Amino acid sequence: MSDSIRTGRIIATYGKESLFEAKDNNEQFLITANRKAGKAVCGDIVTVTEDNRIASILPRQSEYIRPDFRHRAKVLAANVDTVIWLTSHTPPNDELIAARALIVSRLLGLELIIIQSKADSLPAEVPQHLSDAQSLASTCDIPWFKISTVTAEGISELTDYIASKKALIVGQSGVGKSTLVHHLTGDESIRTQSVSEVTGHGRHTTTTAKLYQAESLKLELIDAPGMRDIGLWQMPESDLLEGLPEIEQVAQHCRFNNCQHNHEPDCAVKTALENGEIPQLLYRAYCDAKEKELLN
Ligand SMILES: Nc1nc2c(ncn2[C@@H]2O[C@H](COP(=O)(O)OP(=O)(O)OP(=O)(O)O)[C@@H](O)[C@H]2O)c(=O)[nH]1
Ligand SMILES: [Mg+2]
Ligand SMILES: [Zn+2]
Repeated sequence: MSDSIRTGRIIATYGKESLFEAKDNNEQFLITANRKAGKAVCGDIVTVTEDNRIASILPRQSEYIRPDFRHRAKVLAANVDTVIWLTSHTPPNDELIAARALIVSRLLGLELIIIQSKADSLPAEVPQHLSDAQSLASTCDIPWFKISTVTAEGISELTDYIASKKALIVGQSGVGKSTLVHHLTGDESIRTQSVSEVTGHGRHTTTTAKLYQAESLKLELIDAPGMRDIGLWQMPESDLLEGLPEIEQVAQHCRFNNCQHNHEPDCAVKTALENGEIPQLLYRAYCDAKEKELLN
């Protein structure tokens, strides 16, 4: 490799510019995109020319994908090994998001961790979407943590578990993603903002994915902008079923080859569902993807 080329990684992207961190001396500076090299995302390892343009994007170890408004797959971040999905009583979320977070992480070969945030202000009656997420975690062996950045409840259990990982934090706007990143990394540049008292929604304080480090934990965290949904992108049904092995394995025993696992007689999936062998939430997420015509 020529001396004029430097290697490093993308800390954040801002339109055509990206914040780059050089591997040799950790120097950070802005670089410009290069259509020929492709679209770099947060976490990408890139080479950079002397005039601070991206020369190439190195092959990715992993990608985190989310759908755009036309349900096409878009890469949000690269080279993480873990997805942390944050959920909270405020703002609440659709209960099927827990199932989709699991399906997406399985499809992408990433470990999923579920965190219930703001434990200090949980209402006396635990909202359904939170108990659903917790029971899905326990049925499907997903690590689950209940934390508060105010009282530090659950934080040491969490840090013991996530040390040395490269994780992307996702979840709805206002659930406390940036607050947690700030708590773990101490980085004062992170902006956070309260959930609007008027609408009960988050305010989309974080606008672009950005990578932070908690050096004592050897932990890398990518803070993502709030997502209304953890959605599935358009894909063939056989691809989706790779993320739903509970359904895929049982479906082989349905009477009809083309069984839709809906109202057909002798449907092994429905029987397994009734016997509690397939988590309800996963089956509902599967039906929901069909209803939204996401499968082709
Ligand atoms: N009570 C309580 N409030 C919290 C906790 N963690 C975060 N918050 C509050 O939740 C609000 C939203 O926090 P943020 O960290 O900005 O949320 P975010 O998920 O990054 O939101 P976006 O960047 O919009 O996606 C802020 O007012 C935080 O102070 C917690 O553990 N307990
Ligand atoms: Mg944020
Ligand atoms: Zn069936």
